[in-house]
Amino acid sequence: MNQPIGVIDSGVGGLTVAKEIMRQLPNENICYLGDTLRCPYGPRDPEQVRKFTMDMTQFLLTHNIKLLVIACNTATAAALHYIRDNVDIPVVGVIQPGARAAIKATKNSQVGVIGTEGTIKSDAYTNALSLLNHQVAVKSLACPKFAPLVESSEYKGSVAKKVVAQSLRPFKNSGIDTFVLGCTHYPLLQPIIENVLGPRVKVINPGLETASEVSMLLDYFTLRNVSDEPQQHRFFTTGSPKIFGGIASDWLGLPQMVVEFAKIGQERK
Ligand code: I24
Ligand code: DGL
Repeated sequence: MNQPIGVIDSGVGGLTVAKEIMRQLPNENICYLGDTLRCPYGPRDPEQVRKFTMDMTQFLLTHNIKLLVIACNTATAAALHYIRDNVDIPVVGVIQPGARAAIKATKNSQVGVIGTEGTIKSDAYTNALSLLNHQVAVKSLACPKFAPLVESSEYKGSVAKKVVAQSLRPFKNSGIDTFVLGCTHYPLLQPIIENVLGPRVKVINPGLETASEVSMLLDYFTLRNVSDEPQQHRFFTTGSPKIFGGIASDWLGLPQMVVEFAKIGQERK
């Protein structure tokens, strides 16, 4: 099946998930769409996120995808079930895989979760974790400063260390032994977060387990690409292809990336 795997996100953050899919599934083609024009999704109403996510899904369906990955945590929280109910292909979100990895890692059933306001307000992680382990205690916190921090390119410096240390203070001595990065941007802060939380807390990037879930589904639905053609990814953005291309080629280590403009949604802003 040399049809591409679709990956959607509110912007460029989902490239952290796309990169892991490319690494774990080197024979697969990816068709990525980032809604950078309407990013961020984190502060938006779930109804609006649901509509935007459906707009993105419909766009990628016209590109003949065989499976859809909702790489955005906020979109997964608001729209996974809605999208699943309305399309005919397998749909994977990042929250269930992230929860599964956390339950696998925890020894004391005390788990911390951070994400955007939308993700945390939805309780999607807490619900997913509780379904897997009725005894789990979840401490979750919105970190609205973190995505802008990554986007400011200061995510490695002393400002980032200060912001992270301050925001994660509620987790100090909280007893958690596992911590979920419930937002596409947070893996870029992982070294700083690990430093702040200390060596006894295992930090989980849901993107890794999501890529594994995609791999399992490709087998289950016999969708794996067996053709010998070289990888041919496509990247679409609703915003500036030039800005998207700069960040994406840097992050993915792909020189000379072609990024295409996508017009989605009907209404004018
Ligand atoms: N990282 C992210 N978003 C940005 C950024 C960044 N600018 C610098 N870096 N901008 O997300 C978002 C807003 N833009 C998006 C494009 O359209 C216009 C608005 C995290 C990226 C995760 C893969 C820092 C930066 C970079 C390259 C790689 C990684 C990175 F420039 F964090
Ligand atoms: N992609 C979003 C997420 O994982 C973060 C950026 C946004 O707020 O849109 O929740």
